Amino acid sequence: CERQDSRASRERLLVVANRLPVSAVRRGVDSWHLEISVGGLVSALLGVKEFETRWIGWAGVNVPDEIGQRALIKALAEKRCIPVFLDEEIVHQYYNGYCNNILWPLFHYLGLPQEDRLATTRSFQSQFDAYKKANQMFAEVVKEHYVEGDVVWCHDYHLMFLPKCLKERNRKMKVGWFLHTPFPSSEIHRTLPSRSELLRSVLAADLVGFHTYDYARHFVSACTRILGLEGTPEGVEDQGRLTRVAAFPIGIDSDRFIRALELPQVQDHMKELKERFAGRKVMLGVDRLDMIKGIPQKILAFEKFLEENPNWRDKVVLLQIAVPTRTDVPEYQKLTSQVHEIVGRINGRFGTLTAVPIHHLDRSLDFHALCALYAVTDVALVTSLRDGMNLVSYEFVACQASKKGVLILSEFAGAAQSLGAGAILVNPWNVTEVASSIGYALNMPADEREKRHHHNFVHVTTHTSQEWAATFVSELNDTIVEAQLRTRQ
Ligand code: ADQ
Repeated sequence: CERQDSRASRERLLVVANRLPVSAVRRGVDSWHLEISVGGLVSALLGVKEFETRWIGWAGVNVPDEIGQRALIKALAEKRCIPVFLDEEIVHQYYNGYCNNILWPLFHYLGLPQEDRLATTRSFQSQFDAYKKANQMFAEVVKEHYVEGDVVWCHDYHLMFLPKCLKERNRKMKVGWFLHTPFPSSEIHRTLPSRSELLRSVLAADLVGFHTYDYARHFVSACTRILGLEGTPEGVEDQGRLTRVAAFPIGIDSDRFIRALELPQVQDHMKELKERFAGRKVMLGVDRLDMIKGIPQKILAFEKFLEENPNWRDKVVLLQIAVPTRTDVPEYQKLTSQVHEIVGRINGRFGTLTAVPIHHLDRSLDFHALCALYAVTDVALVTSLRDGMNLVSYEFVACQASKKGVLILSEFAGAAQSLGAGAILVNPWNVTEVASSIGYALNMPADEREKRHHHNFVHVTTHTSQEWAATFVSELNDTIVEAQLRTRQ
């Protein structure tokens, strides 16, 4: 009953994430152009319509002058977004440094880049200080815009220090924190010099959420082993105070994809693609260009498949759409050149004067083009080395109601736990296994494809992003009511 009441009055939700769902591009002294950002967090949260939502985050740009700041605040207000202004030095140390160079690889079991190991060790403390400072700046903006009763939902590894900062400012604030990446085994987390401080800060939240039960379990064991706290089936207990820890698997706004397929511009685009690739099976990869996505491994597996199956060489094409991200980080620049080199080599090896086996695009596609691509695809390939969930696999399934294509999915993506029964699961490090799965998928009989697709389609259309957010927020409210009852007893 209480849940229904809070939903009916459209509860105010402050979503706090490092990046706003839009990036700002300066057009003049006081004029700004806003572009939608690409990424899983944005895709999922834009589907959440049930709450009166305000976004708080960085707009991806340094704005040193007051005129520019005022104009940007105004432009963003129309999108219900509130900016946090971070200067270049903080961005360098907090975002490029601590977040992207330390936490991101560590949480994905990739370790630190070899040649950067010593340099990172030296600059660790200054980067962690900048991380804490940035989190304090986020907390100040939240405090300024917070209205009593708001739910404050902090997102991701960039803001692990935020729950503590918020509770220090207002003990009564309802604070939830959700991690979009995996949380690694406690053996990995223990190597982090700031391991205890980060865990304690997260534990200041009322509710802590992960995509899968495994990640939640890893977090609880990190708290028991590193902090010596007690893990219970509900979460982590510290001197009588419980922080609830649970799994909340994310989803997508599946209706948006299904409806888009009926639009004339999407239908036209599908027709063009079908004509362009007539007589060939279409395989698809859509990823942010990131080392966790296993793009080189995917392309090498495709090469092995072509090597071993000469009869398929002119009958299949791999479309790899990889939007560049974090382009100022050297490791990402190296990955881009590596992918280009492998694609060039394979196209040189197996291409003909009229056709190449791999089309690789380094850019993002608009929503309609993406839906059309998903719909005409025969086999989607997701080969993440680690991935919190992976929404591309969900989006592909949502667009396959008529074609019933096959999903090849890495067992190291969180999505393997929800779509595992319908997909072909692979170890992306095993190129031979992925190559033979490609053959299996391309030759799969229609009745097996239908059965597998049905399983996944039911899951994707019933576990949506709306459901995910509603469940998280109502669990947060319940947790707070229970805590109040406990303290009264
Ligand atoms: P990401 O690592 O960004 O998300 P993912 O979940 O696959 O990964 O989401 C990517 C989103 O960006 C999808 O909505 C996709 O459509 C879009 N996208 C990717 N490449 C694109 C391109 N070239 N053109 C257009 N759109 C593109 C992080 C975690 C994931 C977790 C999500 C949500 O790393 O594991 O699933 O957050 O929690």
